[in-house]
Amino acid sequence: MPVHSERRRTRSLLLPLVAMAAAGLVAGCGDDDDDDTAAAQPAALAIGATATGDEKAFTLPASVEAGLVTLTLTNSDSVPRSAQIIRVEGDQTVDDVLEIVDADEDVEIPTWMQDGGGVGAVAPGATASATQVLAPGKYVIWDDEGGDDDGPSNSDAGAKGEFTVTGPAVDAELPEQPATVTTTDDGEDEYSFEFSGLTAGTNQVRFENTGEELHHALFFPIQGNATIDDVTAAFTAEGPPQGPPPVDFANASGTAVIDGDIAQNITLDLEAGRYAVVCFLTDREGGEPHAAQGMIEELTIE
Ligand SMILES: [Cu+2]
Repeated sequence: MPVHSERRRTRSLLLPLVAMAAAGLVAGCGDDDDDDTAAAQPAALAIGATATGDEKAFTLPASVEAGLVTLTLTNSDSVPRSAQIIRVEGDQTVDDVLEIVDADEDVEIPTWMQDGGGVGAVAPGATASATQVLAPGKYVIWDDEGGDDDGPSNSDAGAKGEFTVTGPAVDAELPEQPATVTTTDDGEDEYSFEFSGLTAGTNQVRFENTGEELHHALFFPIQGNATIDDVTAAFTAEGPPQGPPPVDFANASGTAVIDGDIAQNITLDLEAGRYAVVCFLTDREGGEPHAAQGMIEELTIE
């Protein structure tokens, strides 16, 4: 029962956005024609990932106009950095969001956290982009890398912030891409990925969530002759791990977290070989990570 009520609530929050987007289109017709031309070109949101000593930070503008936006993350740090974004529907701060993100799996993900997106992990000195349609509102941004071993996560070290997307809402189309990664949880809790067009090298990918829960897609190279069952056993084991998991954490890559009905165009660098693709999110109402509910799939890249 909670599942159904929770899903209906999430759905109903998205519906007003559709109405707002339609209203934005109608309003656009009354303006001069230049607006239509401008809408085809994504707005730029330049994000810098910086570090001074032990302190980490983001540089970014205070606001960007709603519609198609390309977020470009330039990493001038000496460790991998990412830029996860979430739209908040109340007065919540980035610290309120981080409290939820860092909570254990019994804690609900509140419905004031919406949409998601941003740029997944970027290597030191590198730059990566994500293009998506941003609805107007208040957004928080944080870096969810680091914090695994000895030392704070990058967000605890200061890599967090907020920005505003100014209205009105724009009903923009994401350009088609040669490759797709799709997440879903439709049907009888069928948590799964679908892939098309991924090859060795730099892939231009449309990453889309057609489910109703939050998802991401992390690509872990599988070590040696390990099977996907070995990987599943390691990632879903109760208690402390028995030896190192049979994947190459250092060469993992992946996406940001996005909500149902959200899509973004990203690049994914993949080498030839076998991967375990995994989602570690829980449902909004909490519970087991999606990895334990079937969201670990083997993918061979050629
Ligand atoms: Cu998931």
